[in-house]
Amino acid sequence: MSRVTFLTGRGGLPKLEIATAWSTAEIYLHGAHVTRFQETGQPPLLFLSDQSRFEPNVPIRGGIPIIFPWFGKPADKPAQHGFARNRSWAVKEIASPATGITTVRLVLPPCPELGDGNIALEYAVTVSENLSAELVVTNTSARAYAFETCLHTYFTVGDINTLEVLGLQGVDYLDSLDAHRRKTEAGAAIRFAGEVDRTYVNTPHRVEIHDAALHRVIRVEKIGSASTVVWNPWIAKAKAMPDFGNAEYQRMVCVETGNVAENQITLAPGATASLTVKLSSEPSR
Ligand code: TA6
Repeated sequence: MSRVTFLTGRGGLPKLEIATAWSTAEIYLHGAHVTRFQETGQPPLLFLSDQSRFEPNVPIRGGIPIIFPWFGKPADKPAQHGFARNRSWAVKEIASPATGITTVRLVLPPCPELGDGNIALEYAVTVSENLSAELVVTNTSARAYAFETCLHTYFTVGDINTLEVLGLQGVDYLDSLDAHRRKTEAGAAIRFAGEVDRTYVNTPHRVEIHDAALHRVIRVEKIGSASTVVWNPWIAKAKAMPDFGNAEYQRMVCVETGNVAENQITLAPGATASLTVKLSSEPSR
């Protein structure tokens, strides 16, 4: 059977701890932020910075930040990556049937920026031997609503220098390190020898993270997502982030699942959009 416990977490922020027959997980109500997922006997799947802050109005560094309703820092927006990750969400339902597979549903309370409920967000996190997360956006207003969204997942890796990300060969991407110029991924594997910050567009593909140091393959499968972002800050940006250790770039990679840039969503009145990511891992030889 599974167990869900409400606790006071770091910085005094409320969190849920979930223990199943296969794994443990942790979700902070702040940002509905999954900060930990670990399969029994395996290294943690998600990376969480030792320097992360746990304060209202400040994003947690690591885990799965929910980026909504914009990605990046548009000139007319007050902050990077929207506001959903900085708000306190509410638990709507905890389902833990006899199977032991546990689902926690959270909702973003109505706020003026979203028409006091005209745009509603519900987030379902399902914990088993795998981890899945689904973000559902519903438009009950009388006007279309355009937004970007991304589940900005940080993964624990053994050594970024020997890591490979597969599944994006031939896909176009916008290179954030080169004025967002459009390029095409030539290689079968993305390797890291410096900062990488690429938004791959129009791609429904599954991505695999091959970690030779930890002898595992992480699978990132997705539904309702046309964009995949791959990011490692490397040395200079790691040093520039106060909530990230200078050497932590060596043991993390972001493979993010969403709909950003040209893949932004325009939701018609009465419509709903669902974005799902399914994370799993298995030992590699
Ligand atoms: O997803 C990549 C990215 O947009 C990078 O450019 C970097 O800014 C990263 O997100 C982290 O952003 P944050 O606002 O969480 O520091």
